[in-house]
Amino acid sequence: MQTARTADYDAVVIGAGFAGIYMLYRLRDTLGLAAHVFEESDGVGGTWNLNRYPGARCDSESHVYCYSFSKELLRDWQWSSRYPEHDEIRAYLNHVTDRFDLRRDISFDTRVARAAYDDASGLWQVTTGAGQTVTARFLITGLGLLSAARHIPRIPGLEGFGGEWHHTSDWPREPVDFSGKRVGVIGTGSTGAQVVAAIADKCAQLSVFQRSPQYVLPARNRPNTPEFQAWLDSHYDEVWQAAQNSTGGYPYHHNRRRALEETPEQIRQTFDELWQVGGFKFVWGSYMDLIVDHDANRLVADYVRARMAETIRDPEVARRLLPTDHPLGGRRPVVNDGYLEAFNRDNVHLVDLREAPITRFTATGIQTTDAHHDLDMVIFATGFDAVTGPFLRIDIRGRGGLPLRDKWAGGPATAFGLATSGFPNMFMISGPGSMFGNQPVTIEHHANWIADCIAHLDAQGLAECEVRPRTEQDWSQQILDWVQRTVAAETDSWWNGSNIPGKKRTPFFYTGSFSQYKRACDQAAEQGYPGFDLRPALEEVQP
Ligand code: NA7
Repeated sequence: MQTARTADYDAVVIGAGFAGIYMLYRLRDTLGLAAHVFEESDGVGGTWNLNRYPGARCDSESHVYCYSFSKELLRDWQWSSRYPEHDEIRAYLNHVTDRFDLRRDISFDTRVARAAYDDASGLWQVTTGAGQTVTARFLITGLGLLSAARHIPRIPGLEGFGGEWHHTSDWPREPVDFSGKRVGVIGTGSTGAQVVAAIADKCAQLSVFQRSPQYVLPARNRPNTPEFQAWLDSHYDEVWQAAQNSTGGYPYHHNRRRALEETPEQIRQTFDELWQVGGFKFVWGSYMDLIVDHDANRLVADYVRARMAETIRDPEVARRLLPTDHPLGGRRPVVNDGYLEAFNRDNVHLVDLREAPITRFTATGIQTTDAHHDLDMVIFATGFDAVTGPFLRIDIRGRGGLPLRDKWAGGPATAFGLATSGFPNMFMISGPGSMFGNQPVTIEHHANWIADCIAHLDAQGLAECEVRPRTEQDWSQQILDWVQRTVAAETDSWWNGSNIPGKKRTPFFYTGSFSQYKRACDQAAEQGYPGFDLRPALEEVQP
């Protein structure tokens, strides 16, 4: 029987996105462990290796949508624009991979099909889709929230549709030709909005199938100038410190004022200024009460609707595009340039599915209850079986062969989104129950916590770390308590699984601030992991 000493690896990491790349660096280059990454796709990037649709770009600002662990790395990479496109993010992640010589410890095109904890040896047995099994002391998931578990709604007749169709996160590598084509985009979340803005002027006709209107904030993308770069170079420490101590991993804070305590003129001035700045700062760098008080939220929602309406020429189209069924921030607002403007073009049509839902695909297009829409191509921008979906695509089994699917049947339970009971020595980066925000920043924190925990075990001569059920019950309760304090509690969103028919609705993220989240995790580490069972190696406790 293999033991910790004879295991193939100290750690196996699943996924080579932002999470897996940094985890490998931490384990191998700072702890000196034997670590290996299995990546299902053909390169690094995770989400960014899959989401190659036209217009795909991040909506966090580039100078903080990156790693902070190496100042040299920060200095030797310059982003071209405020919100770079997917290919530039992929180039960055390839640069990091090569700069730290990480590629040699990553197996690409290698799907992990099964990962099972072996009670006898205390090791994880990780089996690839090709049937190869390796053993490791630790299993660490860096699966991404939104990447591979794509959602394609079950609409009758799709198999008989004679045109081309794609899901945005499974975009072809060869160029897709839109010229002269009648294209339909289903879905108007962040992804759908990016696609529409990018292809509106490339196709003959564009029909946008909208089920729920979204709040759309201006991104105000622009090239990063030498002046900006010079400012950034001289303010790195402040920028990163602000991100670390922030609400959501972005380098800004609420303004410490309450909208409900200000005059309409003050509020207007604040919103006007933030609207000019663009991006998420409009919500998360604004008044403290916008996301926790429905009355304050109405102020900001009214403002955004009014500004959106100014952009759209046809008042009837504007009426349909303005969201009235959920608070701003209840689901992730769209940050975009060009989406609303696209509806001012003669070749772009809004199809309001609330008035006339889709009934089926036909050979030549989409039938709604009131019309047939002739289409040559359909783009599904319909989102993801997010957060838990990527885990449940893998047959993960814990102590006693317990399937993770069964353990989480009533909703996922974790401590900090980092560990789940019954699955010793399995750690999750961005697992359910973790902090969601500017992902590279939160990912670095998760990976550091995991690496520190493993270093602690090794330093103490301990073999195993397993969170206690009570700890994860307490954390799950905290997550519920926090979300109840926000306007997001009632809104349907991938944040709580309600975007997937039949999926149990449960809040997936800690909605306190990033600094509070970090404090909770870091206190557990500083106090020697109370709430976790840390155990010696099996051979040491057996006679
Ligand atoms: P989202 O935000 O989950 O958006 C999916 C969109 O697809 C949304 O507009 C949905 O409408 C729509 N949808 C889903 N199923 C259907 C069906 N059956 N019919 C019509 N429309 C449908 O995914 P995105 O990819 O845009 O963004 C995910 C995250 O990626 C985003 O939040 C950023 O973090 C980056 P609904 O709103 O459910 O009525």
